[in-house]
Amino acid sequence: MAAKPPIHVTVTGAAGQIGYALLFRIASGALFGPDQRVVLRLLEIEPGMQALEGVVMEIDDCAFPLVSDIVTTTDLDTAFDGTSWALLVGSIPRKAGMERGDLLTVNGGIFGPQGQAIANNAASDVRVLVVGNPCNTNCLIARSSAPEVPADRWFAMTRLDENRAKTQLAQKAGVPVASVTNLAIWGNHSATQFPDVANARIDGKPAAEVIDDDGWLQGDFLTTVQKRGAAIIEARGLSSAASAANAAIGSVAAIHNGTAGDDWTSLAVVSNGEYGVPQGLQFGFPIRANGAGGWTVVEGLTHDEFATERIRVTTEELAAERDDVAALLP
Ligand code: NAX
Repeated sequence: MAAKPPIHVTVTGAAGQIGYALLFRIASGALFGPDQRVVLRLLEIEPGMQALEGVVMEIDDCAFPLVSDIVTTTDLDTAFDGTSWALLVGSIPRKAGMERGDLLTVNGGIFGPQGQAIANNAASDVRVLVVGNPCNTNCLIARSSAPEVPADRWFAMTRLDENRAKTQLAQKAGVPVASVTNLAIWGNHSATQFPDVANARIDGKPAAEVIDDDGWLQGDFLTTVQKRGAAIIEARGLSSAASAANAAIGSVAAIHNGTAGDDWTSLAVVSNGEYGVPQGLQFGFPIRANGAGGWTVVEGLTHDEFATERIRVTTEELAAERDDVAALLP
């Protein structure tokens, strides 16, 4: 049988911390399986290029059999040429004194042109995962700049929040993390995100019944998940990188391979008005994927008063972010 052609995967900000944790796993087959070759297309800005060359030397030194080629570039057209998966990781972090609105605008200047370059150069089956923060709104900007690429190809990453929440629940219940399923993150990848325990399950039973401690679920659990990123910076002196890369792998694999059985995964996708979320927001929902690139928002879940209020707050934040970048949207 003829070998399958390699899949081109673009990683932006490839010389950064998440890039360093991500590239070796893509190269080893963690993304598309042990018989799928890849071409790595790595985008950096000029100051990152020297470090990127060092990363490429290390990938070379791993002698990964699945790596067909590695392209390093500062040029958007080259980076996205023929790509089937674009992982948009590079962005400008918030600096002291910067307002959230400034952060949104600065990053809009990155994600608009990247969206256009994806539309102009990528493969016809291209899909995009935005990791760089503020990832929901960066994804909205990129998607809006590329109307030629169907809106259902654009994802922003809430999977790290899902994984964090699952581990907190598993540790509290004293079960292996694999026992926790159907855990969705609603809304924004920010401190307003809502990890939905009421619809989550532990060994198939409602998670809130197994844990039976509403005070913890609505208090420490919620704040631990919402503030986990800050806690890691405090402990490590650096923001989450390996766990973020792992979540990016999980997000892409969920779309590529499909979600299992009755379970779902968390991804921020374009809202078509599901659950009353304004159309067009890039909103974290529970998603089921069929393994052929198709996916749907899980419908029919119910929310109590507490959950409804949390989802209202995160929706309002995303709507305000969209207003902040209105000038950048076509
Ligand atoms: P680093 O600062 O280590 O790396 C970012 C890299 O991006 C740098 O090498 C920089 O040169 C490059 N870069 C900057 N502008 C670029 C551009 N216009 N084109 C190409 N490359 C560019 O950050 P890192 O820790 O890797 O984090 C990357 C992004 O992920 C940040 O925005 C961060 O906030 C975000 N995160 C998102 C998470 C999520 O769950 N969605 C969690 C982890 C992380 O906080």
